[in-house]
Amino acid sequence: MPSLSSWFFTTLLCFLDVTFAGDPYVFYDWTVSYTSASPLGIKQKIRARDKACAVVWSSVCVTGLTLISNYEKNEKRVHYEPEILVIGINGQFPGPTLNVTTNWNVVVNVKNNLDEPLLLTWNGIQHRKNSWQDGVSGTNCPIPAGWNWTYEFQVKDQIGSFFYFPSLNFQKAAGGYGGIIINNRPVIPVPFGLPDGDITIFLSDWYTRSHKDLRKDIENGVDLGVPDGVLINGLGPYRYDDSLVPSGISYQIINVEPGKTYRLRVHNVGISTSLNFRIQNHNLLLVETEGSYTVQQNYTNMDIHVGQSYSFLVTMDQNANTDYYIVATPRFVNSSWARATGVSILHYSNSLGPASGPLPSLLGEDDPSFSINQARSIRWNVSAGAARPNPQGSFKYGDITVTDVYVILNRPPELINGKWRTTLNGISYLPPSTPLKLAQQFKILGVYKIDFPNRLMNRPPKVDTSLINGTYRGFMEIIFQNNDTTVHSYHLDGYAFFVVGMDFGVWTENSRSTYNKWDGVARCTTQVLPGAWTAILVSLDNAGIWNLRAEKLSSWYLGQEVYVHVVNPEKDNNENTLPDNAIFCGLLSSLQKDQSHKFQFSGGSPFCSNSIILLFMLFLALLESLFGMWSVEL
Ligand SMILES: *[C@@H]1O[C@H](CO)[C@@H](O)[C@H](O)[C@H]1NC(C)=O
Ligand SMILES: *[C@@H]1O[C@H](CO)[C@@H](O)[C@H](O)[C@H]1NC(C)=O
Ligand SMILES: *[C@@H]1O[C@H](CO)[C@@H](O)[C@H](O)[C@H]1NC(C)=O
Ligand SMILES: *[C@@H]1O[C@H](CO)[C@@H](O)[C@H](O)[C@H]1NC(C)=O
Ligand SMILES: *[C@@H]1O[C@H](CO)[C@@H](O)[C@H](O)[C@H]1NC(C)=O
Ligand SMILES: *[C@@H]1O[C@H](CO)[C@@H](O)[C@H](O)[C@H]1NC(C)=O
Ligand SMILES: CC(=O)N[C@H]1CO[C@H](CO)[C@@H](O)[C@@H]1O
Repeated sequence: MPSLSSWFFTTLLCFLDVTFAGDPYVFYDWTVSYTSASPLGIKQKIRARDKACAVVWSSVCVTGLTLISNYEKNEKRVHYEPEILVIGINGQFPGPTLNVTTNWNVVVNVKNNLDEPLLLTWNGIQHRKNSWQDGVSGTNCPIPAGWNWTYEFQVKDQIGSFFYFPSLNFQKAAGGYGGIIINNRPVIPVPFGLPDGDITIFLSDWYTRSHKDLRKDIENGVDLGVPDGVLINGLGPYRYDDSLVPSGISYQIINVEPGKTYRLRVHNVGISTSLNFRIQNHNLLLVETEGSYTVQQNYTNMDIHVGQSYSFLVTMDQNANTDYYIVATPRFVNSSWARATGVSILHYSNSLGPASGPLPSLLGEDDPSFSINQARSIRWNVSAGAARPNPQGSFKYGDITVTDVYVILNRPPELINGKWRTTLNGISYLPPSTPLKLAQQFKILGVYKIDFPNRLMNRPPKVDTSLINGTYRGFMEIIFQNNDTTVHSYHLDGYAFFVVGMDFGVWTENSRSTYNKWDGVARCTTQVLPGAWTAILVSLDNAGIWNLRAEKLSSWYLGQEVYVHVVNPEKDNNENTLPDNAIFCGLLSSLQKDQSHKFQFSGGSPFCSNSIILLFMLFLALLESLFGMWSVEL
């Protein structure tokens, strides 16, 4: 196979002819940086230091108390980007869509132009035998600020709708996400007609506080509270009610043609809030979720939990007397959350006027079984082919013998050794400074233990680096028991799992009699309602070290994650080898070569380097003493 570098292009997207060799390659060049956006018409609030950093002029930034106090005084005269802590990719928020086909090789050169370390993770991409590319703290050293790192992975045997996002430091609260589409190979029919358009919709709760402030709150045991809004495609709400929505907010308009049918890929990329999605007067025909074709059924609305993705076919079959509302409202919350309502507009080309009147209401909102019944109604289309031509249902998961059972209980945040932490089975995950995957590769002992308990143990909670021992080619049953008062969703990297059961109360062995052993849908993120359980089955055929996490960011950040350690005992070389460009850190930092890959920041980027800051401060202090004032226009 020709070397990758000889194929490297810096253009955004280049296709190589299939006749070259094997599966096609697709290349992306992404710069991740703070970008200008104020989705709720409010300046994204930033900390004093970051404000100062925003007073930038060619890649230099400023800090220091004197300066800041002067800065506050001079605020009106100083030009700066107030919305600076929204994370964009190539200046776009949401980021560009990865649009590929089953088995393609994807190469993404990621330049970290933030002021802190970065990893992007690919929610739902299975990285067969290649957890090296997973982009979470257990598999990769973070990409330092100012460095680039090139991900290379194959979307082997996958189809469907997914998304990517930054996995460290609470950055997801600032954006940095974008869509992933994996199309069927032409030889495998899609189980519905070709839609007239393909539209990606990102739903997310949004806080005007910066991700740095939010994570500080979380560390201090402060609840995030009610979001300041719910964004649709990074934009604030349409002004459906003058008393609730201020003027001057940009909102998303989806333009459609009457009579046509569109595929809507809807993702909850938020950090905490379960959202109900609906479109006034239109049915949502569910066709796919996270890489599985579903039994096609109409819904008037769908609960979409954090980290989940769905495809719906929507037919423009209304008379277009007006535009129509597209709505996302929080679930399982009280009326104080009303301000957190996402509203955008569905506009027919022949529409006679703007959308008006109240938003479409959600019937059954107060019925706790509504959501669980809806979740149970989502089933696998066992006769449809997907990434492979044979029907999805030919993998008869209900006939396979379970080899390992884990009952995983979560708890709300609690103080452990004076720090706010969250636990799974009484263990709060401590990310080691040397990623698990590197410690395994270099046989460094003591970085982690493979002793995660399969039940809650009768012992005090602790902070530890404890992994699940996954039996290679075993069949694992995991029951998530939610002992918290809010909805959670759990995500497993490297796999799709079958969602076989979900109910209120405490799971017991008898609960197995209610399992769906025939057409439970295979996906990668499942919800667990408060006071309820969800059971999944997963075939551990993908060697690697795989992240199992709470998608609710505050819970994840405080330790609600674990890794599943899956090793093929027969062949050492079953997994991909350590990538040539691996970054080393922690106990292996001495292996890291000089920052030869470090790219140059272009002028105007808000990057803080402390020594430059100091010099610049001195310079400004001098100017100030000379002129008694300062500003960027100096
Ligand atoms: C994705 O790429 C395919 C070509 O490979 C194209 O036909 C399709 O329209 C693209 N989809 C989107 C949503 O851009
Ligand atoms: C950084 O990007 C350059 C090209 O822009 C590439 O040659 C280099 O391999 C990349 N570095 C890493 C570690 O991926
Ligand atoms: C399931 O997939 C088959 C095969 O593509 C398709 O013909 C059928 O309509 C689908 N069934 C349902 C209920 O969605
Ligand atoms: C879904 O609803 C549409 C009308 O919006 C209807 O034409 C279609 O037959 C329904 N499909 C199913 C599978 O119920
Ligand atoms: C409503 O929810 C908010 C945030 O979750 C909470 O702080 C508040 O106490 C709740 N109010 C009532 C009346 O329950
Ligand atoms: C993991 O489980 C396998 C059996 O599936 C066992 O042989 C092995 O010793 C276990 N490893 C650890 C570290 O407990
Ligand atoms: C196992 C466990 O921690 N169960 C707890 C779940 O939460 C209730 C209170 O809501 C406790 O009483 C249980 O002990």
